Amino acid sequence: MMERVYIGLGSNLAEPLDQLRDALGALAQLPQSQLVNVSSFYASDPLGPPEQPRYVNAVAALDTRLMPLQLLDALQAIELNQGRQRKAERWGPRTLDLDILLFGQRLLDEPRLKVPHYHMHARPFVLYPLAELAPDLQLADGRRLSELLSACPFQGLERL
Ligand code: ROI
Repeated sequence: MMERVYIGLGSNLAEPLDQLRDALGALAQLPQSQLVNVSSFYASDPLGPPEQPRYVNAVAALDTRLMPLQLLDALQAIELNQGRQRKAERWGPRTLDLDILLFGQRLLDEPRLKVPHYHMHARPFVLYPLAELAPDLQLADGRRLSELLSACPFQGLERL
């Protein structure tokens, strides 16, 4: 069974636009998967510690037969391959962040993976690109994307 997954991409180091383009190339190569659609790219100020560069974010839609933790492993391998270093600082800068936002209609609460992504409802740089791909989306927990959007101002996002 193919499941539709939405993946959040983010970068604020080492040429963020190139990082996102390279990551999309890697997503397109994932086994048992098909990259279906990609949102526009958006720039925004960092959420969290302010002394770091602006971020570039996007959302991708992927159809996959991989299981959730298999996909997570594959995404973390792409992050590492693009030079991601795990630092002690919480919410610090990163070359590439790939977050599983939604995985079909699954609700996952595992140590490594919580779906829907825990912070997505409050992050304009996730919700607005996601809405480009799936404006009528309803999350597995019943929330509607349209409702999340009306509680999350576009403010601060710059569509590139
Ligand atoms: N801030 C923005 N604008 N975009 C991100 O992708 C992002 N990712 C993060 C933190 C550090 C929370 N801030 C961010 O992980």
